[in-house]
Amino acid sequence: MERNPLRVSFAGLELENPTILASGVLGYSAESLDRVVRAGAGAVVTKSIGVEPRVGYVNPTLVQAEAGFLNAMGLPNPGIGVYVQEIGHCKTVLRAPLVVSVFGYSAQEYAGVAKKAASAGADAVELNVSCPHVRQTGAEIGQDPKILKEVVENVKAVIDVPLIVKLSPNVSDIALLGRAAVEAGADALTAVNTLKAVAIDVETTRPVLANVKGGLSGAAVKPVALRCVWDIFEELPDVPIIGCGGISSWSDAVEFFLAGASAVQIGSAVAFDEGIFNAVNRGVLSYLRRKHLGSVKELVGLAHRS
Ligand code: RRO
Repeated sequence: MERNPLRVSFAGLELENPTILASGVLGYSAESLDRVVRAGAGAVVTKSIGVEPRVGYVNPTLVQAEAGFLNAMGLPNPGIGVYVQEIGHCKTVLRAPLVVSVFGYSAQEYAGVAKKAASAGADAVELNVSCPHVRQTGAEIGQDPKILKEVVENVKAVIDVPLIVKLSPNVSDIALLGRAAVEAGADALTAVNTLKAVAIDVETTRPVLANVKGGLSGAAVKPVALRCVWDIFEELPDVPIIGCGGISSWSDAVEFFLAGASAVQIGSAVAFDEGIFNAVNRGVLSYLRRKHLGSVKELVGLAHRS
């Protein structure tokens, strides 16, 4: 049988193709995640789940920016106690790996949620240590190598599925944080979460988002995300990186592979077209054929070689 050139394996995960639904884009339900798998995604990441249910921020929580979106949803989620049932349902429905995104307000909370998610059947856990605008979680953890290490070590000690850490671009040296996460036990790194940003309405003279600050995603952040992947690969060439930030075409995905990513997450582009996963996969496949390459892996980090 012919080998599938799009197949990727990293950190103990096997994906039919290198496209992954990014966290936060299509929520949690098995049905909505399954739509994306049927549209060609090689894996899916849930919206971040914490210990307790959270309603999130009041509206407006989303605004279109020049080339992307600015969001401040505020971590709305049902809490892991309820969500474990849906993880079980996902496992019976989804024909692709399920990655559960986890957040907490302490290392113990992260570990508790991650353990429950893994026991319920998550194929991997992605730690959200990078939300740019929710206090006492997210970037406050991911910007400090000492706190980050504590969180990752605590989670690593209680799960036996792959541990992915999603990093923030809102730092001066992302490779340093990546190294801290890996030294503490991360099996892979996702680069990156959204960029901290503001939008102002000139008529009301007020910030558009109820929370004032939010996270910028979409095409506007692609060069920043690509640079983050580049920096991490230079520092940690053997650690799998999942690129995330503004990917909306096969050539965007190839840029991330060349910079050092083993797979890519797609978020904002899903808002315009769920068919993006198949479109990216088709384009990457024809690029591999045109370049006489046998697999995505052969592209990973190629732009670093002199
Ligand atoms: O829920 C959010 O407002 C949110 C999260 Br948790 C995140 O990690 N990144 C983002 O842009 N928004």
